[in-house]
Amino acid sequence: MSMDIRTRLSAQRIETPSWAYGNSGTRFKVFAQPGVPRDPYEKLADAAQVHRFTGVAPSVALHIPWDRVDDYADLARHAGELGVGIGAINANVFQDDDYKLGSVTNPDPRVRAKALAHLLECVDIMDATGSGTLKLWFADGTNYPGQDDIRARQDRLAEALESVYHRLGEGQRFLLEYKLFEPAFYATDVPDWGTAYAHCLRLGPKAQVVVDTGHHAPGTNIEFIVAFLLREGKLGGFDFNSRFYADDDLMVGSADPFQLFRIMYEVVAGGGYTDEVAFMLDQCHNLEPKIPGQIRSVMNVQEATAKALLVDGDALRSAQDGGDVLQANAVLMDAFNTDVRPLLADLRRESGLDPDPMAAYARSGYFETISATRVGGAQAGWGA
Ligand code: LRH
Ligand code: MN
Repeated sequence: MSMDIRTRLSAQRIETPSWAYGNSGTRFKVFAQPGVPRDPYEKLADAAQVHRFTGVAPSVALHIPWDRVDDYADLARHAGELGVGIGAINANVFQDDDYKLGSVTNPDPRVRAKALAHLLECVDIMDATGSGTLKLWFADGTNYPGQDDIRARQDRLAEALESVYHRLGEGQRFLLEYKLFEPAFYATDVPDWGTAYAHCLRLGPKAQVVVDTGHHAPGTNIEFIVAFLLREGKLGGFDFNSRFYADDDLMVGSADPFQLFRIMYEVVAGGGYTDEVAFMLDQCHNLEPKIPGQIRSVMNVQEATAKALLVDGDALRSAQDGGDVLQANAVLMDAFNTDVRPLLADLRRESGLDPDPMAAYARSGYFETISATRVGGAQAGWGA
């Protein structure tokens, strides 16, 4: 295995979401788990465990107000002491009663101003934590034809995005996230990559698109979207998870490891395997233990990345240029069918880590400690 692949794999950076460590579920039930954090400080401590055992998860995305604290600089300092950093700041304009008919797209200018104020507050939090990325997902949409004017809502959205864009400071950017549906069930205001791309293109280089792998219609060729956005310099990052049906937020690669491989191959082939493209997880561990769920997810991304880096580019191009359909497909399948687990175990050993992060975490006794010590107080969740 070329030194280059080993070096590139060791340099991988995967960001874990603070909300994955809290309780989560569906509208039917949220099953609480023992040892769940009660505040952002404890969420960071759990995220630091994922980095401790994988070596490639050094930053944590925050979600506001789920991670609201009095002193964000102190939270960032605490993260530093734990060996991690604050990553993307996620705005939340989807849980306030005022946002029933929309946030930045709401017909009521008072509600739009309130939503914009929250987005700008999130940029203040970026300043305080040293975060360079604001992630914007809008639940905004309608449930019935005629409920509101589709075009007018786009005008309102564009106006808000422009205000946020001009507030961004040096080294800061925002990532606009699209989603086909839910919670809106007729028209979502940012439903697909094209809508997100068009808004970002109009604004400028500090506005890019984030691809949440659970936000597409069944059968969507996500790697095509990835290749296209990369070519346009508009792929800002990923919210990795997987799904069998809708936005299931299951562990990335668990439902369709071949799709994850195809996505990672387009990232590598399109020159997107750089720090410019944020690899973030956006998942909910409704049934499985949360920290091991994150460790397994990080390992799934590592394995898909290793396979993508193994693709023999020269052999592939010559087969493609020669119109050798079967050979071209075979080159890709050879990489996908390569067992990269020994390579990754070796890389972990080389960097002083246990080759088996899941077993090492289980042996650490961390879960037993937090289950015993985190008694009382309110367990963190989506607060919905
Ligand atoms: C919306 C979403 C978005 C987050 C939320 C936690 O479905 O993917 O990225 O704000 O999940
Ligand atoms: Mn997401």
